[in-house]
Amino acid sequence: MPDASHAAPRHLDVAIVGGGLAGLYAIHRLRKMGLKVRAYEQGSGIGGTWFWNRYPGARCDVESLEYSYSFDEQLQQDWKWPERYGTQPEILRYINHVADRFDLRRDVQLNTRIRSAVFDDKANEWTLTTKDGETIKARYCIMAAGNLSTPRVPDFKGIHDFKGKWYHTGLWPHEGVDFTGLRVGVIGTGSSGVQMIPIIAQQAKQLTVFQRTANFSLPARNGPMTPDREGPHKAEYAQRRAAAMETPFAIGGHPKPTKKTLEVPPEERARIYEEKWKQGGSISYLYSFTDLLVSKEANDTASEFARDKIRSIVKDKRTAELLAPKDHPIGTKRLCLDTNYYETYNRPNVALVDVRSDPIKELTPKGLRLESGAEYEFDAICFATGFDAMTGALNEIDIRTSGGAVLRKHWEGGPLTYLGLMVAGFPNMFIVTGPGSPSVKTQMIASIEQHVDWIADAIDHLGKHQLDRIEPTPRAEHDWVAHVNAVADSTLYPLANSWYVGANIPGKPRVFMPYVGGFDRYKKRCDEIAATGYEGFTLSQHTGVTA
Ligand code: N01
Repeated sequence: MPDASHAAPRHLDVAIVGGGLAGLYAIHRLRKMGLKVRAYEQGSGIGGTWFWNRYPGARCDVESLEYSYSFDEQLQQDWKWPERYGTQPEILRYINHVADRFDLRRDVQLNTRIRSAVFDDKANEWTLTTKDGETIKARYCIMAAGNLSTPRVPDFKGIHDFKGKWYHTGLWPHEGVDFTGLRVGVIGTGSSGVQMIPIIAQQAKQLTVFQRTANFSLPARNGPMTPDREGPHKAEYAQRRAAAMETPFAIGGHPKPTKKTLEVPPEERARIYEEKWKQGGSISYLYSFTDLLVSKEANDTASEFARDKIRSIVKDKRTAELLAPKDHPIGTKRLCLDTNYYETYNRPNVALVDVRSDPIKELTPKGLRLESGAEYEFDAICFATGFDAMTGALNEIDIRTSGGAVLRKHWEGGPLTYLGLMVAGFPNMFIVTGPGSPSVKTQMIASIEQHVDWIADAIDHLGKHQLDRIEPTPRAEHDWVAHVNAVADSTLYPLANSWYVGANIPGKPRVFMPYVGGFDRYKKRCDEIAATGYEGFTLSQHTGVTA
């Protein structure tokens, strides 16, 4: 590999970190404004999440007709989704199609990990340095590095002694893994585990699932895309996209609930939950009543209905009770969507082990050992143990300024941002779907488009007014973080130990990271701020100014 460290730096208007859905749309949007842009992607291909997460059964839990770009009418009309929910290979095919269709690849540099990003206050410019020593200078920097892009394998003692093969869902081998006839252990029962367990169970000789916390999972009711689903949707795509913007999750097609849970008699409630269960999907279930995420008493009814469903599907009573979540209200951790997840535990080759009462102590050459001394032997172990969510990717980059600000330090007690878009003290650095924005609580592509559009408009505004620097005031950042917390505290979300609060990473500060006030409310606020001259931001002119 050539040594890039001595080459002259590349000069850009905007450097983008990440070549996933956000980075690609940023290239498209900013290039149309005549800006010189380039995205840096550590993978050997584009696609971000959908490039890395190739585990068996990986599929989106938002319907394909919604989970797709909206920026080009012809694109959304032309693309044909074969199923109600897109599989990972299908979504990756779509992303590659978009890159070719809009000629985006020429501005993506693959196999390039950004190691540091330093803002020079005098030059009013960011310098990014890659792992191979290449330097890039840019007026603006957009962090599009993803919310769930830093896979986390627990540091179990003995992990390197295990003689079999081990995998993490977020770093799955491209060639796939054939588990036929093998003894397999899966650790983790979040969305990834819940999707892969039913598929691995069909191949493996024996599958043992290690569950620390039971998660609620609802049936996806996936199936082929039917003309009666696709036709009407495409006939009014633009209106449907606009309607989705007016909802808290940026997902349309679900009538907003009008009644509180306890206003409705128990039999009627049960009928509504049953209907939603049959319909499939998480939004539909959470939209049963207005107060499911704010009233514990209300939520208890929805949680108990789901627990009873698990009890009715899983034949072994002890296993059913272990699978029925009791430590958090339904919807306060990311709801899983599945196909035959609970049914899988009725197979003779599948066993569930509770590692809450008897934690995993260590990996051994042959498998793993629990605290009690119980041992399990495996040919392969799959870690479905999640990610250092929301802050992991940015904290891996050494982000600092010539004035001495260091992002890791600024975020020591939890992430601080204004609107999840910018950080006080770090001028001209934008984050796409950062902590403090609705991001993971929404249809992600809608949030990505909303953020990139807002950023592009801000850069355009600066240019039109002969300005070249934007940064939030510390006050605006402080008030926004307080607002994000106050909104979260008015809901049931903080009752769960989830990656939303960093609970899955030992030592991570416990702060509620996503904004749960709703996409609709958030977008309105972002639009108002832009329309009123970027309230809460300081806009200024720096380049060429000498002190
Ligand atoms: O990760 P997770 P994920 N010993 O953090 C367990 C998105 N996504 O990859 O809860 C034993 O949810 C951990 O247990 P606990 C989606 O937003 C979307 O599944 O910490 N167990 C938990 O069960 C999702 O929420 C899609 O007690 C250990 C599991 O590992 C997010 O990505 C598909 C452990 C981790 O669950 C992350 O999902 C997939 C230990 N030491 C993912 N450490 C779709 O669109 C951790 N665990 C469908």
